[in-house]
Amino acid sequence: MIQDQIAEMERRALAELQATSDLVALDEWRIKYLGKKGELTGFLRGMGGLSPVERPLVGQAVNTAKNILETAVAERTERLKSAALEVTLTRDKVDVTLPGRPVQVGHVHVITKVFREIIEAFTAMGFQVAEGPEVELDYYNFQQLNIPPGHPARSMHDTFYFSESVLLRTHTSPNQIRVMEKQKPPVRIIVPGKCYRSEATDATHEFMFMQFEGLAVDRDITLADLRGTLAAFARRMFGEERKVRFRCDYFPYVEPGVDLSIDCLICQGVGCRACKYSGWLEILGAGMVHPQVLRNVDIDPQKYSGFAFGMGPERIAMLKYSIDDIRQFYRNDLRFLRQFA
Ligand code: 2U9
Repeated sequence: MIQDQIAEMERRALAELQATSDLVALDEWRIKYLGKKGELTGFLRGMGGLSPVERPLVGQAVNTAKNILETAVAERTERLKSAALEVTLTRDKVDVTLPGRPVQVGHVHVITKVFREIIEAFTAMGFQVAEGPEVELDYYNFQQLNIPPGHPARSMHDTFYFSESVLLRTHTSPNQIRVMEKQKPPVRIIVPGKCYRSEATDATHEFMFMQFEGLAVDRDITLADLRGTLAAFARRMFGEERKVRFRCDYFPYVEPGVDLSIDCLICQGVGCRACKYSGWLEILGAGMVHPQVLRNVDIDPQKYSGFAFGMGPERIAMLKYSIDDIRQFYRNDLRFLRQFA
């Protein structure tokens, strides 16, 4: 009898329904049994050929089976959906009691940090920052600084040339000439910036390095002003207890030229590897501005005088933080950089 076939199909459908493990299988089951071409609908299609007595009986049996299967599949759908939800809730569970991930706060590069300390030291003494071009003219980078063609300092500077007269500046001194062309004394400027020298890189030399120069031109400026200003800078950067030593040195654009050393930060002057057993660490060069340089910018050396200085912020940073390789600054190794937050 057809009723038996319907009952058998119902049992089979319910058994298969219990075996479905996900919503995709459930959809396939729904199409197989309840779809337009499903088995249950198949019984309805066959009803046309039944006798008037059988037709209502089979119709009722089909409807009863349809209700049972629809109720069953609705339950199964809910159960599988809640199971799927349980899986995601467990898998994606957020333990709100865990400590928050600290936000990686950035910080300035150690050279920038030292730069700002140097600028602060000199602006506090009345100097102003003056920046200028890195692509310079031979005229400003050498000639106006008392370094004529053929002067040995030119080879010392190992220069990158673009042409006969255009180069990458080898120091920031040219910008001080540019300022003095426009501004008559008094002048008190500090000139930070990148400089370039074509030399092999090693633990203390990079082809691009930062430089920091300063200039004070006014009436009655003497070597004492140079010593007082630069000693104050050295103690502000390396501690008030620092000893300071000036010794003669040569630079073409100053006369006399000096270099400034502090007593070694590591051995306090006893002598160690850091200070090459001299007990002293050289931190900058300086001198009284050469009269020819003043004349080059139409400043009368009989009326005005000045002092100038130059230092390498990388060297200052290396001394201050005991860094032994200048190349560390530009390797972008976070393990190195993070030490100076
Ligand atoms: C003008 C006149 C004089 C700038 C000076 C130095 C001494 C000096 C070096 C130190 C380490 C450069 O970074 S470094 O390699 N510089 O020792 N620089 S006097 O003298 C000037 C500058 C401009 C018009």
